[in-house]
Amino acid sequence: MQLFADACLSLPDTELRLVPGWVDAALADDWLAQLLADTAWQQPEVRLYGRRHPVPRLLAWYGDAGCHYRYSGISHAPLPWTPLLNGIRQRVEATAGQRLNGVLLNLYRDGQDAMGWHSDDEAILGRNPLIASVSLGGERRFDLRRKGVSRIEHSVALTHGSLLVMAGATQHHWQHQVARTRKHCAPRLNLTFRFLRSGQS
Ligand SMILES: O=C(O)CCC(=O)C(=O)O
Ligand SMILES: [Mn+2]
Repeated sequence: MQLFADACLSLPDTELRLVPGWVDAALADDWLAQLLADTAWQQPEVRLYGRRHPVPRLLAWYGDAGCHYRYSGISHAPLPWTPLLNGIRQRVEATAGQRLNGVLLNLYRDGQDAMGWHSDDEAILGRNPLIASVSLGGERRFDLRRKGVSRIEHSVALTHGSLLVMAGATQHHWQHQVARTRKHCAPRLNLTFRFLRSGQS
């Protein structure tokens, strides 16, 4: 059974819901300006073949106390919810119909910033994790491919004020990326809300 009656993307073995104008442009502008100014951005390094490379974007992890999240090979303690992030979380929870206890913020400063192929399938997210992703700022292409297949099967444009919800078995069968591009891109800020099982109170 599909979780969402109005699912916009009907790929096999997924539950994907894309809401392009989830918030209006004026509110999205306001969130973007505040988050750009107030977020405690970090640029962790990853080790690849013995060499250290800064990840090609800026990151920040906020969440309930105890919601430690591992990315770029390191466990990150959560920063406490700000009033704005908590307000956005409540709105996302109302649309997604699920409690969420952490948010990873990604800042793609230009077209050179990117996120490689991956699934959000860490054990701490549980069996069929719901990931709710809010996009602010410049539009970027979000690609999906089946695990084990290199060809991109589907792409969607993630626009200012949109919400993409991935649920069900999506993370078992599919990977996603935001690819680097030579096109001019305005800065894009993405918030992916998650529910960490070990962080539940
Ligand atoms: O920037 C995006 O839309 C994707 C972010 C993402 O996949 C993640 O944070 O796991
Ligand atoms: Mn992801």
